[in-house]
Amino acid sequence: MSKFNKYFLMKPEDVIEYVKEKLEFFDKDADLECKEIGDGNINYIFRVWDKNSGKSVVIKQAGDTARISDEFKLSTDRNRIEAEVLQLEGKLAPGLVPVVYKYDEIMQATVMEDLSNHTIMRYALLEYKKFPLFIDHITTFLVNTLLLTSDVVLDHKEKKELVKRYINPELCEITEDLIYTEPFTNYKNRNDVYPPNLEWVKKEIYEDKELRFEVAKLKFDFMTKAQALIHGDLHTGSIFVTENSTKVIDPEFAFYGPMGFDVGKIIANIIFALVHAYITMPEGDERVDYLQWLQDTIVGIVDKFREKFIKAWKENVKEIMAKEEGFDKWYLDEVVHDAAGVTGLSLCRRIIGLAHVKDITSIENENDRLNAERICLTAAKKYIKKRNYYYTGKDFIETILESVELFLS
Ligand code: SR1
Ligand code: MG
Repeated sequence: MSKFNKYFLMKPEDVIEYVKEKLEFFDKDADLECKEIGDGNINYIFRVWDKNSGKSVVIKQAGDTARISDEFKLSTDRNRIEAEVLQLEGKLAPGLVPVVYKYDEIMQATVMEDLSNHTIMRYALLEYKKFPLFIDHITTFLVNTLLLTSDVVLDHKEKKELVKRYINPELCEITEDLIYTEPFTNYKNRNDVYPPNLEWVKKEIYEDKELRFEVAKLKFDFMTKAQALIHGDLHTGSIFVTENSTKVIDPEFAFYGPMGFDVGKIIANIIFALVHAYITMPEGDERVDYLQWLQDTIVGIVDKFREKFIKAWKENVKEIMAKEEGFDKWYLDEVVHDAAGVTGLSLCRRIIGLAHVKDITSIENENDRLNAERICLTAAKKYIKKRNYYYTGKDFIETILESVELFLS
């Protein structure tokens, strides 16, 4: 009997056996090697390659707790959600996600395209690399995966079936806690605030009642606004890049939620790269050029998203009432307001909450790190409280530049 007929968490040597028994991908004479390469918070990622042919795959396996902490008990069904959503996204946004070769519901493992010739975008941005096609790629991904899974386009019964199929309670709970609650209340006492910034965070965040009230509204939007099948964790660690290629990975947090969640999360993560570059790059032409590229990227994501969204709406809209004059613009404005709110929330959670980002934690000098954190958090408060005043890329960039000016001039 196969040892893979019952779920267990694999080690690299098991993965080699698994591939030989379960996968028709490698040649018969393949000389396989395997290494666990995961550096995320939740799963185990194995790369398997054949030393003879050079062919390779990646296998992602879900454990029943998160890697970052046993406190998070998680259904391994998230692996099914990820495999299925990757395949759906591959149809809606061809070329912008890895190819899925196999999903195994017993082992809760997905075998997919190896993207080792790409780099995780967060790390590339920390090395001040530019990606000229990124705006175009990511806005196509956003518009196609969001609009084309919404009630604007899909038959409503078909959409409701998808809502059922991708109900994702445990992963949503992580987001509800880590993004929408803990950074503003510390109610589970597991926030991880940089100690020299603790008093500032208490006064400016925990004690800001208006902020907490607005976050409460956003939390209920997240839990109830089943607009589209969102990726659910679209940060720069969930994106692989080369100069010519963008691949969005990791949609295990996918569920039917507000479209602005994906848009806001990606904007916040480019803001982290921008603030990192402001603080760490030495004066000179290279700094000026790179800061400009990052600013243009933030502006471009919002403005191209708007342009492509309206175009795709006109081409795909099926719902009769959504064809009312002006409804497309009203709907899009709401999405952009939601995105502004989520930009603020995402900036807060990575500085105050449990899971941080290297863009900020790699800043060694205490004063520099304090400035970086306060730039992000000051802008975050405005994105959240004034979210209904954000429409264009210019609106988004002005807020973060005001905050940079406040702390770095
Ligand atoms: C317990 S998981 C912490 C975070 O890692 C993922 O990337 C998600 O952003 C989640 O909130
Ligand atoms: Mg992830």
